Amino acid sequence: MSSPTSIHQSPRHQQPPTRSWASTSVSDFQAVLKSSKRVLALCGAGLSASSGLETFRGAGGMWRDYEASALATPEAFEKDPGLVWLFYAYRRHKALNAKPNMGHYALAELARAKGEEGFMCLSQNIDGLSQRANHPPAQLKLLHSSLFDIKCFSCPYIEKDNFSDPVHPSLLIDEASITARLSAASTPISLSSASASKPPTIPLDELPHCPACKTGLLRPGVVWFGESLPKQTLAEVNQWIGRGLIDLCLMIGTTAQVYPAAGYVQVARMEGARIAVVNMDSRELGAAGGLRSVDFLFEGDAARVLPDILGGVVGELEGFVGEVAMVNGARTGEGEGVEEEEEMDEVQKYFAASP
Ligand code: BJW
Ligand code: ZN
Repeated sequence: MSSPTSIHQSPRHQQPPTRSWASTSVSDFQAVLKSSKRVLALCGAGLSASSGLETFRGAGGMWRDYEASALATPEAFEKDPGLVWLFYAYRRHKALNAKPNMGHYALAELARAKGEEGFMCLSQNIDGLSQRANHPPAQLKLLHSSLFDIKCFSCPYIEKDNFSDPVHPSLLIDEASITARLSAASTPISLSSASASKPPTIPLDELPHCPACKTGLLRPGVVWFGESLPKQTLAEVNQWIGRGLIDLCLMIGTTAQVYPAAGYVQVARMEGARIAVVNMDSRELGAAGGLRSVDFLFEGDAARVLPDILGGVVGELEGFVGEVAMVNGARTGEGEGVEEEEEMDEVQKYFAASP
């Protein structure tokens, strides 16, 4: 039995583009995957990139002048809650209108193929796409919670699985009005440079308030910098890690620079696990550090690479369309026929069964 190692360690910085010793052989990887009894995956925003969602550090468009990490803090919310809400309302809207890609489906299939003791997926993503790809809930731990949880900034009130779009009338996502609001509020490179004298982006009384305490502002239920990750989730992850050695650790579409999430790759490596990195950019090794000859590096789009490399274990994924849709009218631009209603029934069951 292994014991969970402390994961609060200094993050390594991105590696220079030196030669990697890691293998790029799909067949060798598949042999290792097949023989691995316990596989851990750490997923990041790159997994959802080909579903059309911007990565955390790659936000462009109307958010190009803002540093995402400066908006993802309680201090930013205190300073200008309307600006932070617009950022998250925009991302809710985008996520609700996106679809899971073959990478999400491949991981969900791997979870079913390996079983609960054989595979655990730690996701830093808040977009709900793995859930909609029907990833077994017990094998999916949401380290940074969900865009669809709403909680109170002042009291313990929390509402889970709120898929309303807009989440509040003042947060209607229409690009023209957001752009106008952003330019009226400020044009900061980061929120910290915004002048204290600027008016709030949205007046406080127009923002959603807590139905429990009546006075607190509601906020997105995601985990911001400086906040603790969900205790129960961490406990479940540590229990799984503590039940045996990890043979293989997949690091998928993440810079692996945010802790404690990135620390799990180091824990797995210290326990002797091989590392397999899947990333568009082969320099993004983050917590994986320098890869060894026993490790693997697959450069490319996770949506394309994952079905290829997991194929030997999960089988053919072509034609797989079993999306679990969101509730509350989240799906748009598609027919409203019987199939859609059946899909909605599935989703009600899915989310009713989720913890
Ligand atoms: C593709 C692709 C394609 C593109 N296919 N690939 C130890 C040391 C130092 C600091 C700390 C420490 N422990 C804790 C800290 C402080 C802090 C931290 O880690 N800071 C670092 C910046 C150093 N951590 C915390 O504050 C955490 N809390 C905590 O530990 O509490 C206790 C504590 C507090 C303070 C001090 C000590 C202890 C909380 C962290 C919560 C982070 N939450 C965020 C925001 C969530 C809401 C939101 O999304 O807005 O989570 S930050 C942000 O980063 C988000 C992401 O989940 C996370 C990871 O980002 P990710 O997924 O890697 O995305 P990107 O954009 O960075 O990378 C995308 C990758 O995909 C790239 O590599 C591309 O190349 C690739 N890619 N397209 C494959 N198609
Ligand atoms: Zn409250």
